[in-house]
Formats: sequence, structure tokens, C-alpha cells
Amino acid sequence: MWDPLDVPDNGDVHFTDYSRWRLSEEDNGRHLWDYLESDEACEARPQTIIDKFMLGLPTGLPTLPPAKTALEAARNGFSFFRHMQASDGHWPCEYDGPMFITPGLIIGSYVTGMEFKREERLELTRYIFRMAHAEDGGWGLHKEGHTTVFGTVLNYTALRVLGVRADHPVMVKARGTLHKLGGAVGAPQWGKFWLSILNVYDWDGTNSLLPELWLLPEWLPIHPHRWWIHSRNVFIPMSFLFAKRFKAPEDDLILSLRRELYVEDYYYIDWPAQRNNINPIDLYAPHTSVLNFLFGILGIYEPCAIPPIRRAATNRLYDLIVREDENTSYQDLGPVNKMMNLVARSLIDGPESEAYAQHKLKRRDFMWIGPNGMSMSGTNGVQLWDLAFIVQALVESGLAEEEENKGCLLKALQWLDEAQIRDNPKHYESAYRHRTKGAWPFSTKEQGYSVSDCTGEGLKAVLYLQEHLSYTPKLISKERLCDAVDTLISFQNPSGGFASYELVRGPKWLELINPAEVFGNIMIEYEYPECTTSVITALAIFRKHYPDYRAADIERTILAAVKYLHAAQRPEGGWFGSWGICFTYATQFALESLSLVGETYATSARVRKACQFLLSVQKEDGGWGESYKSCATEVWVDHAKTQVVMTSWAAMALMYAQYPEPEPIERAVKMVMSRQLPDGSWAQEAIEGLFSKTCAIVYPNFKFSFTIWMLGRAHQYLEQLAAVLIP
Ligand code: LAN
Repeated sequence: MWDPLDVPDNGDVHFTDYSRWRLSEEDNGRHLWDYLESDEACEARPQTIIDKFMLGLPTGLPTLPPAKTALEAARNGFSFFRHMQASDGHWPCEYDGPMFITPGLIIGSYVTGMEFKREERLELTRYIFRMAHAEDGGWGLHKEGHTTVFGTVLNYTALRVLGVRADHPVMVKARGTLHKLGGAVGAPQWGKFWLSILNVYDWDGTNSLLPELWLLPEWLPIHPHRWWIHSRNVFIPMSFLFAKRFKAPEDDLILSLRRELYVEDYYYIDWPAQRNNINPIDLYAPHTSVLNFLFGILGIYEPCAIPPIRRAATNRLYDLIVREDENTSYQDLGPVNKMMNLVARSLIDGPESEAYAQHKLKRRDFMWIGPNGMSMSGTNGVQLWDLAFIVQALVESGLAEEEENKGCLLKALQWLDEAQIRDNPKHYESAYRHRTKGAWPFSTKEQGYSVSDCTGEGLKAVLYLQEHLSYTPKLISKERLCDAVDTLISFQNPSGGFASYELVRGPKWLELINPAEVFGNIMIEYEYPECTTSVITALAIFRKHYPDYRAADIERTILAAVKYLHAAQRPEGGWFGSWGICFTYATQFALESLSLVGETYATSARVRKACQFLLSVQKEDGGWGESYKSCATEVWVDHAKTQVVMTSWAAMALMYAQYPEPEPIERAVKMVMSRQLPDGSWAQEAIEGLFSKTCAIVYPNFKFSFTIWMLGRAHQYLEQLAAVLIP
């Protein structure tokens, strides 16, 4: 057990000295926060403006002359944001939101004996305190979501593991809520999994995570290599640890949690009866009858699993775990499989192993301290994704040619040069990976996963920097750009659309066996308007500069993609977004694509319909505001307040469509300008991103990239419109 923490009744004040935290300046986009113990160390390494801003401390940046035009507002925005560029060229940020990720960090670390610094434990505690809902003390699936058993049981448990006493007021309140919800027995599968690992839930209470699935022939539609990469990569260590029935050794904390988490007596719970017990408050994708039937059969099979076959299957799983660790230098695909792989490696290789040491080293990449305390990030950062948008914003607004910004853009280009993945993965086909040669990842090269749209936006950013600016060297050769193009084309599906990390490999009916209960559309890849647009706009820009490379393939790819986009438009006129919220996000992308093939307000009924849809939801103050709930319901759900990020997306959409009236865009510009703070920044508003239909995630740099981009473009667009209207 870790020693108890004496912490205040709430997280309103910092639990550590915030003037001692520093974000280290690494070369390759890695984010590592240090807590400096001594005054001398602090003096030797004073806090930077970035440290202060990320921690929510006053930055001391000056008040700027108020902007009178959209361009001045964009310029002020970047005068501020320029200071947030790390020395290696990227823009770091927090990446929190999901409330099931940080508990995985804490429980996974505890069961493997991987300790935290005391200060880290304190700020992890404060973060969870700060995220508790004021009314009932519970936690949701994500930080803006309603209280659920999943959120509450995992965060409650995490706090206890961190060392908070059971009689602390935060715990008393949360426990009351958990008990009102019926206790931990009603947790969804992923909650049951972490509780089983910690030995405060019985493995008999989870449905079988059939390891033998990996022994099936690959041509079978159900074979897990066909699943969405995140589901597959979480399923692998989960299934492995299930097969091993891994559980932490009992200690006082575990014995006590067995009393705290349940309404009934732990030792009398009918575990098999809990397998399909999920509190309705948590449910988004309830088990289908097909799944329940299969789980019924597996329940009978499990006790008689044939040992040599089970062993072969677990060996196979372990091999895949090792390959994943080695392919990603222990960053892993995401934070969930990262912590599960750690538990598996610690079990097999032991705490003295190189694998354990590497996992420990890379665990730091996910631990981010922000104004609310410390949390585990949704990935090891948003490096490439943010950088690519900021670069495009600066080039399109013209700010990139301004003297004071040139150094930033040169550094951004160097970062892109370093971040491009130059080869296919070490374990390639053997780990069922898609090609990576020439790709850009979402975060860092080390993590090493190619994503279709990240490669698209990365390529666009490079082309903008190398081809559109007067002062940049051509760091990335034609050959490397062509590698990126080859990867982009390799991502196209027969429908013409593009998915995220891989081609769509499995049939849609696999969704019938989605066991996760709280997420939707996670079993296979799907085509997305957002990913499709990033790819084809990149290809279109590429061919302008390199018309001789695979011209016919590029033309074919774009035309097929546009066909997919036509088919994906919703009857109301918008496009449904899966990675940002929601219709404003995806409609912006889709209209960018359609503008490529000359489909604009003047020429296309679909584009007119899309504009009308957007205008029908523009609010009184000229802005747009959409709730994350749109993503779950698949119909527009208004946010009570307008948001600068969504307003920027919607205004960008209207400009891509070449909407002929200036008024709605002018109103959007005014609204975004009215929210700009005296130092040129914008305050954080509601959450912007989302995944798997239900779970929101923050993109704090969007409030800079998309505002600056929209303001810069609007400045030019409105001038052009005025010139047409008043010749
Ligand atoms: C992300 C973040 C980025 C996102 C985009 C690039 C925006 C998207 O267009 C493609 C998919 C991708 C890469 C994506 C996939 C799912 C991620 C990795 C996340 C939303 C960040 C966190 C999330 C991951 C699945 C969280 C762990 C949860 C599980 C359900 C495994």
C-alpha cells in the first residue's frame, strides 16, 4: 500500500507548489513534466511562459492594442500563441477529458509496483477531486458527462489507491452515490476488468474474453485482426490477463475496497450473475441478443477450455503484446493498452526487466499536469495534429510571411521533417499493421502509427511551408513526399472513403458483438468525412506542385472520395462528425472537399443545402454552439452557449462553400473577436473533441488554430465579397 495522503476537503487549491513544475524541452515532441525539489534547481531552470500557461498561472504576456479588423485579431491571436511553441517546434497541450484513462494509470501502476513521486500522487488526486460532480460527488464517462458507475467506481478506487482515506469527505460523498447506483457490480466490462486486476472484483463476474479467437483462421470475418485497431489492441492484453486470471495480492487496501465498493457482502456475491449486469445509466450500446447468446455459450466453455489450446492462444496474445511494445517504443497505441501491456509485461518479464523499465520511462509521456492537477493524456500528445492546423492557419492568413513569425514556421518545418515516419513498422504484417512509410502520426514518430488524416494534414503542412513561403528550405525531398502520397492512396476503401488507422477490414455486423457497452461503432473501422477530406485535399495540393507523380491514381482517388462524401451527407444537409463535435466539425471538412471539385454554393444544390443547415443553427450572437450529445444522438443538439471553436468551423465551412452573403460570416467574426482576451488569447470553452460516439476529449489548441485560421481567411474573403458587391 502506498502511504496515506492528507489532502484538503476539495481540490480548489493546488496540492503542490505550482512554481516547481517544469515541462522539459525534448527534441522529438516528447512531453515530460518534472517537479523540482530544490530552490537552486528552480533558480537554475526558471519557469517558462509555456510552463506557466499550461499550469494556469499568469503568463505576464502584455496586453495588445485591441484588434479592429479580423486580420488584426488573427495577428493578436498568434502574437500570444507564438509563445506557446516549444523549442523543438511543436505546440504542446493537455489532452484530457475521458474519465476512465487516469484510473487505468493508477491501478495499472499500483498492481505492478510502479510508484509515483509524492507530488504526482498529490496532483493526480487533485485532478480527480476537481472532476467530481458537485451535486452527487460522482464521475462520468468523460469530464462533462453525467455520473455513471464506470466513472464513479474507477475514480473512487483510483483515489483510494493513491492514498486518500475512506473517511475523507470526497470519498464519503462519492461512495454514497456509488451505493445509490447499486455499487460496483453494475460497472461495464472495462470497469469490471480493472477491478478484477486489482482483486476487488471476481473474474467469475466477467464474460469470457476468449483468447482462442486469435487462433481462428484469418479469413474468418470475426478474426480480431479485422477489428478497429483500438478495440483489438485493448482486447489483446485484456484477454491475456483474463486468461491468466491476473490479480494483485491481497492487502489492507484491497480488503477494505471490497467492503467500500459494494452494497452487498463481497463474499456472498453471485459473480456469474453479474456478467451482464450493467447499470442502465452507463449504457450506450447494450448487449445484443446475439452477444448474450454467445456469452452464454462461452460461460459454459470457459471452465472446460482445453489447456494446450488455451496456452497456445495466450502465447499468441503475449507475442502480439511484445510486438506492439516494440513497434511503438513502449508508447503503445493509446493509454489504455499502454497500461494493460505494462501489467502483462510485468507479470511475464518481471519488474527487473528492460520491458518494465521502458514502460516506466514512457509512462511519463502520458502524465500531464494542468490547472486542475495531473491526468493521463488520451495519447502521448497531439503534436502533429495541432502543428499541422496551426501551420495552415498561418500560411492561409498571410501571417506566415510576417517577419516575426518566420522563425516559428521554420521550426515547425523542422519538426515535421523529424516527425515523418520513414519506414514500415519493425513488426509489420506479423502485427497486422498498416503501412507507415512516409506517414505522419497523430502525436510523435516514436509512437509510430500512421493515421490517414494525420498523414494528409502533415503533408499539407509541409507543402504549405515548402511551396508557399518565400524563405523555407525544401527539407523534405520529393521522394519522401511521394512516400506520403503512396501511404495516403493505400488508405482508400472500396467505398471511396477513408477510415482512421487502417482499411475497413471487417463487416458491419461485427458491431453486434460490441462488448464494451459504453462506446458505439468501435468494432471495425468506418469511413469518415473528416479523414476523407484531409487525404484528398492533401493529394490535390500535392498534384499542383508535382503533377507528374501518380496523376491518374490521384484523380481516381479524389473522384471516388467525393462520391463517398455525397453519399455521406445527411438529409438535413450536414455531415456527421466522429472525432470532433460534431456536425459543425465534419461539415467544415466535407465542404472543403467539395470545393476542390468546384462544388460551391453557386454550383451545387448539396452545398446550398449544407449552408442552409448551418445557417439554421447559427445563434443570435452570430456564433455556433453544439453539444457533444450530437455525436451520440446523431441529430444536432444545441449547446447552451456559443463556442469560438465551433463558430470558426462553421464560418470556415461557409467560406469553403463560397457563401455569397457576407453577413453570417461577419457576425461569426464579430463574435469570435468579442471573446478575444486583451493578451490575444481565447479562454477555454466547452469540450471540442470526441470518440466512439460517447466520450469527449479536449483539443485546447483548437481555440488558437481554428480561430486564427478563420479570422485570417475571413479577412480576405470578406474583402473579396465587398469587391464583387461594390465593383
Ligand atoms: C484519437 C485522436 C485523434 C483522432 C483523429 C486524428 C482526429 C481522427 O481523425 C482519427 C482517429 C484519432 C487518431 C483518434 C482515435 C481514438 C483515440 C486514439 C483518439 C480520440 C484519442 C483517444 C482515443 C483512444 C481510443 C482512447 C482510448 C479509448 C479506447 C476506446 C481504447
